[in-house]
Amino acid sequence: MIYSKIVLNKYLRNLLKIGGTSFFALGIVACSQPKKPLHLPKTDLKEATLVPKPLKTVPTFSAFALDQYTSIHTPANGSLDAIAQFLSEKIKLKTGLDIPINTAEEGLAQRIIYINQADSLKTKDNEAYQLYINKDSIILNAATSEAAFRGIQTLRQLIPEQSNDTLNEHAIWPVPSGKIMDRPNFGYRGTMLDVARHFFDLEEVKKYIDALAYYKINVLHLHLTDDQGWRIEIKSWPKLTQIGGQTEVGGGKGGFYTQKDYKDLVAYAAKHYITIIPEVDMPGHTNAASLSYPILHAGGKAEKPRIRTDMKVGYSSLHTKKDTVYSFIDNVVEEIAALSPGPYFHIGGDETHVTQKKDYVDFVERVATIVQKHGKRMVGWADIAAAGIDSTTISQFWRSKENAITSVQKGAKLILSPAKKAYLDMKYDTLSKHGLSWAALIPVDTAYLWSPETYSGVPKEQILGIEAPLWSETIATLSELEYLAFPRIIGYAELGWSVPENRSWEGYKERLVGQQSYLERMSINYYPSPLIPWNEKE
Ligand code: TNX
Repeated sequence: MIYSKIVLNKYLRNLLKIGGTSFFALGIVACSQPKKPLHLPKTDLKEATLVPKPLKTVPTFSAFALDQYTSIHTPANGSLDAIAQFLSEKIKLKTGLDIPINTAEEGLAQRIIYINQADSLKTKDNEAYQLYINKDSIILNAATSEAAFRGIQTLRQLIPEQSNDTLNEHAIWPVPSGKIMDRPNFGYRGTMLDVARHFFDLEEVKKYIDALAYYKINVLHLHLTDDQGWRIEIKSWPKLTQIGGQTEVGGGKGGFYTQKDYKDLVAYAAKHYITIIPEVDMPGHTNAASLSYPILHAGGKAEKPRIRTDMKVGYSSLHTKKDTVYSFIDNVVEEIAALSPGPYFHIGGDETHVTQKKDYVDFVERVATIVQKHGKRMVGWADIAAAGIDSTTISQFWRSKENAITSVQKGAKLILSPAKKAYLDMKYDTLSKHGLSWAALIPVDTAYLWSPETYSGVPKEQILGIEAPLWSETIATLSELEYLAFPRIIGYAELGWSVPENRSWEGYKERLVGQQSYLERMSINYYPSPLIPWNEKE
């Protein structure tokens, strides 16, 4: 066994801090130590099946040999150690290699992955990173831990599934060499999961989060309440989960998150640089709340609360004139806001067919002040355009372009979730085993082939980003959830991250095939769309 001693003195560490130029210096030090040369395959970084596609890629046609002599190095202040740990765990999972962290000084490593704090990148974007992949070093420059985390996902995708055991005496995983300069097209790249129509437990949501993070999605909006179920413990109104949490579509047993569970989920998401946005849908979609506490019920045209396991929408409403209702909302927002480090609280606001327009407007405006009081920015489905909303508000386009445009004219920012393009609960085609079709059939190409930059007619500066919602009326298990989400969500991740010049259906299709081994290794169910030239399953 040959070890090369790498001397990383203070001078070099300082050089590393300035980013891109430093790897030359490292190369000199590493190469000055004699060692048996490795045989490296020719590669082409441009051919890598990365999703989302990075902003800029420059191949150098050699490789970094990831192997048992590789180590990860992080800055001395420890700020990126958690990221290094994450990378090491994921490498272990994929290759079986145990990659130590910060052992370079002990001279045990021949090749080093430097995760490097490069403040100079910060001005461009919070998530911008650079990857320099050389024969003996990989340098990841990032100004923030968030950016480093995004860069790590790119690196994970570049590690081949299989080692190359024939070129050398020991197994190496050749990572194609070159440089990648990357940053997102939109700061908000989200998906929504409806845990109200069918409940999904912590383990299921965590598995989903793992895959979302792999594709650089950074927001998970949870639709926590609806007519069929209330899914989050509210200590001041315990019947919401004692009664409202026990049902779901189709008659199953439902379920809910205790506040402890929810905190755990928020922390797990945060570790993956994903913000959870809680949604409590109101004044409509509130049958489960009114069933738990009949005092909240609107009466009038709204249907009398009863256990609902059907898929009808638009028949329920909170009372919009009772102070008790606003105390209730105040308590709910306060308790959930306290569990939510993210900046947003989603109030729903959609499909209020049994609420008078004037009452709806008053309601949304009153709830807006409650949300602000608890330190959050209000998000609502774009129906809230009917109300007086201000520039702190975020409006989510789902059906009506007119509502989207009106919201923006009133100063709100926009999230794009057009049902005809971005609804993960729409069937792929007439053969789909799950899903609805009220908005459209959305095959994998339709899901990808639209431009968030131009689709709504709203200028890009007013658009936070895109979000693909997954309503759960027709899915009861994780495998069914995955069937609707994958592979379409991978395309939405690319629409959110990659610039239009880098997107093409032909190229994407090939890169999607490259994701198949990941999906299979992670036991993620996906729809084997006939539009994609999948590899045959092994
Ligand atoms: C419309 S989209 C809804 C949901 C349903 C979904 C089913 C929106 C704001 N409301 O209540 O679950 O369609 O696709």
